[in-house]
Amino acid sequence: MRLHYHPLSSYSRKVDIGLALRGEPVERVQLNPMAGELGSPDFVALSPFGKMPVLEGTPEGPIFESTSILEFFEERGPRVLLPEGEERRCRHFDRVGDLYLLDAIGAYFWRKDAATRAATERSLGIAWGLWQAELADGRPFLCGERITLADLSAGIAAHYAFTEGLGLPSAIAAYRERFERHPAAAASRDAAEPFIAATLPRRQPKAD
Ligand SMILES: N[C@@H](CCC(=O)N[C@@H](CS)C(=O)NCC(=O)O)C(=O)O
Repeated sequence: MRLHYHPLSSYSRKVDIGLALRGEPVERVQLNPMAGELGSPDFVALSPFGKMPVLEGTPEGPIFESTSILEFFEERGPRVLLPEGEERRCRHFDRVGDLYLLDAIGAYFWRKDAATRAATERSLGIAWGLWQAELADGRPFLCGERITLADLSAGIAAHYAFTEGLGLPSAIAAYRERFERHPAAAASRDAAEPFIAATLPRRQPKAD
């Protein structure tokens, strides 16, 4: 099986870290979005909306959507990212993390204007409040001691919120540090960082 991905892409990073946490030996194929690869007929045959990541070579054919890819592996077992009894909560926070953290930061990452910043900050403020309420009892991660699906989008979002100067509540800054203490999360962060700097000239309009 091959994961088509890019180290800067937040949803690719979600799957990349999830696969590493599971110990899945999946080949990585790095895409080149700048060369138009996401729109190529070969890529769209794998991922109909032209989005990454996509997993190629499963018995079911290609699987797109980050959560669907991770659920494919969890269904085969063992259960690592969706612990027994915590499935609904994990899926809930995964969805909230995708919609209100990653998508909100993604918008501001590419469009640095005041209106986008305000909308992003509002979404992040509400979402981080939900995470803080969950973590208030001292749990390191949303489902306990280990990183699960519930933490992947949020851990990645906390990294990008920091790099984009969006600020983090102190409890979330500490959560980010715990997340990135895991070698898989640290490797993903380190692989993304050169691209964060490299894409600066393409972001609109330029930050003040
Ligand atoms: N809901 C999708 C989102 C995938 C997504 O938006 N991927 C972005 C990169 S992080 C992408 O491929 N963007 C390229 C484009 O929209 O042209 C998932 O969970 O996989």
